[in-house]
Amino acid sequence: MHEDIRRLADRIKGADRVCVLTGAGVSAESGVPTFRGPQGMWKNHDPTELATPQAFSRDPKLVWEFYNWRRTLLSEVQCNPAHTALAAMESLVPHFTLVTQNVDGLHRKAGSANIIEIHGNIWNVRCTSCGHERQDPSPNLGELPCCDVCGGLLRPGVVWFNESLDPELWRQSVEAASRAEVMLVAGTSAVVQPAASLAGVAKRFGALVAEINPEATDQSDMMDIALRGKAGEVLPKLLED
Ligand code: BJW
Ligand code: ZN
Repeated sequence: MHEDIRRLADRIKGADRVCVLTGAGVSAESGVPTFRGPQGMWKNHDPTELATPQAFSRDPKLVWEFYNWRRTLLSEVQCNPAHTALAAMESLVPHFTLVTQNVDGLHRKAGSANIIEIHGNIWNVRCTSCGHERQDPSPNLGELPCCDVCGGLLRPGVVWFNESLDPELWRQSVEAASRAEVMLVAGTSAVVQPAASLAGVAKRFGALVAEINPEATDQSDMMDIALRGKAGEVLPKLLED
C-alpha cells in the first residue's frame, strides 16, 4: 500500500491534468450515510427507490420527507479530510477537475473550485410546473413546498434514476476524463451509469486510473492502483512529501 501511495502521489505531482470522480463514500466520514450497503436504509425504504421520478409522482410527501431529513442532516455536518485533501490537490495541479456524484455541496464548502456536480445539488429546488430553479438553504422545506413564481410543486434539484444528466455537464466530465493523465475514483460503488463509465474513458485515453475505497468494486479489476482504505485517511497521504 505504501509504495502504491508513493507511486500515485508522484504521478499526481507530475501531472498537468488530473480528474477525480467522487461518490458517497467520500462524505461517509462526515457522517453522511451512503446509498448502498448495510447503512443505506432510511425508515425501511431503500434510498435508491426514493430517488426516482416514479416515487415522486406516487408519493411526493414521502420523497420530500426523505429530502428534508437529508437536508437537515447535511446542515449539521462538516467537511472531512478527504474533501480538504481534494481541495488542496486542486492547487497543485494545473488542470484539475472534480466530478462528483454527491449532491451535498461539501466539496465546495471545503474549497474545491472546479467542480462538476453531475447529479445536481440537494440545496437546489426546481418547479415541476414552470421549471424555475433556485437555491434554498433552509433545512426543512415542509411537506409539499411550492414555487414562489407560479405556485407549482417544487422538487429537489437533483438527478434521479431514469433522468438524463445535464448534457453540458456530462460533456465536460467526459472531456476531463479523456484528457486526464491521472484519474482517481474515490468512495463510489461505481454501479450507477453513466458516472461509472468515466474511469473506463480515462483508461482508454491512456490515464493511470486509481481507486480509493475500503471495499473492492466492480471496477477494481481495471484499476492500475487500488488503495484499500478510507478516503479521509488515504487522500491526505497523497499530498505528503
Ligand atoms: C468509502 C468510505 C470511505 C464507504 N472512504 N469509500 C441497467 C444497466 C445499466 C444502467 C441502467 C440500467 N437500468 C437503468 C440504468 C441507468 C441508471 C443506472 O445506472 N442504474 C444502475 C444502478 C443499474 N442511471 C440513470 O438512470 C442515470 N441517468 C441516465 O442514465 O440517463 C440516461 C437515461 C435517460 C432515460 C432513461 C434511462 C437512462 C441517472 C442516475 C442518477 C443517480 N441518482 C442518485 C440520486 C441523486 C440524488 C440524491 O442524492 O438524492 O445518485 S442514485 C445514488 O447513486 C446517487 C449517487 O450519486 C449514486 C452513486 O452512488 P455512490 O456515490 O457510488 O454511493 P454508494 O452508496 O453506492 O457507494 C458508496 C461507496 O463508498 C462504497 O463502495 C463503499 O465501499 C465506499 N465507502 N465508506 C471511501 N470512508
Ligand atoms: Zn413555478
